[in-house]
Amino acid sequence: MNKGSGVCRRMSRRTVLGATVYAGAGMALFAPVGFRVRAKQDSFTIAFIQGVIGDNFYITMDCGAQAQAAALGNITVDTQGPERFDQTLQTPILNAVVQSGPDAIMMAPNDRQGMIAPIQAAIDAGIPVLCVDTTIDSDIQLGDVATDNVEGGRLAARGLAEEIGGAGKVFVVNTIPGISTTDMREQGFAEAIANEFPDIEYLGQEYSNNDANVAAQLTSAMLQANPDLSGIFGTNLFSAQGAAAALRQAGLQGQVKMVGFDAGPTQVQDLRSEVVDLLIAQHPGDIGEIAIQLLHQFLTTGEPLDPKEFVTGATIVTRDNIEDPEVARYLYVADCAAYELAGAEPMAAPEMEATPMAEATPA
Ligand code: T6T
Repeated sequence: MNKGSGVCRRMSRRTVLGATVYAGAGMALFAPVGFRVRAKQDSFTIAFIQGVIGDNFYITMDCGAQAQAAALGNITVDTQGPERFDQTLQTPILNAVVQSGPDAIMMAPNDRQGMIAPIQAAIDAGIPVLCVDTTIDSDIQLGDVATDNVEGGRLAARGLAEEIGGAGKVFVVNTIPGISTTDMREQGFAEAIANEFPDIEYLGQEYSNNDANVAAQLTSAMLQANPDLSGIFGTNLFSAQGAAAALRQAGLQGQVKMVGFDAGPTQVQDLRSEVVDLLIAQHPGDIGEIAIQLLHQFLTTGEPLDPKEFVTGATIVTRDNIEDPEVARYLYVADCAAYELAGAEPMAAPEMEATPMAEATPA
């Protein structure tokens, strides 16, 4: 999934929702080696550790998780996260969560290498960990639920190429090296430009430390150094917000084309006001819903996930389609007041029956 396939197979809803609570003896038969064998439980606590707090993407994911937990009726989701995307801040949060002994953890690891050992420690303590959104360079986790980020990067490249008429100079505002998702988006973007657009010159990427102010500063510098720049790709919400702010400040909106990953409220405003030309909205609510379904399945059956990797879709948002309810439903929220359970279903990578990215084609 995260490794690049844009196609996947649809699992039957019954597969994940039809689980029943097992008696203790049954659990002993099914529990994978290393996980605590639970006595029959009527209810479960799942800790959700976000990549960073205050990010509309993770807020929307939490809404999906909470709505799914409420629908299942016997799950409590406790959500928290670090103030910055930083493994040194996320690790103590994970350690404290492990001490509190939840039944399972769903988390967006801040670093693909640096979070392996802390996650291993949680697993060693008998707590299953499901990765959501970001992942680690390992297969110790129970599974992964995420957007196909390499394919998302390719979509961004194709969208930007179309905006600039297939020729010109482009550059990427990225976040922090080691965040799996944004690494993969840049990888997909660079691949597509190299393979499909011979008249586009890719000037490379710069890192914003996931800070919109830094993204704005480095974009301003890039615009000054390259007055003939044609297009920019911001690989996530904060990178895209900052790059858009720099474009607006330089009065270059419309002249320099811009594609942003994610669909936070400020990004949507930038799209409407013609500073940004195209957004790639992930489906974080679906990620949250599916994560809770999968953990519920695991906790009630003890059976390891098979397959382990699940993809969710992405939707291309433009000024032309943003009023379409099928597009607007994927814009990120600031709180869960209006969130309604979407009924998202797990779709496993890599076998193929459906193409979530193809479904993302603009209306
Ligand atoms: O783009 C999302 C998420 O997918 C990525 O891993 C980190 O940044 C966001 O949370 C947006 O800010």
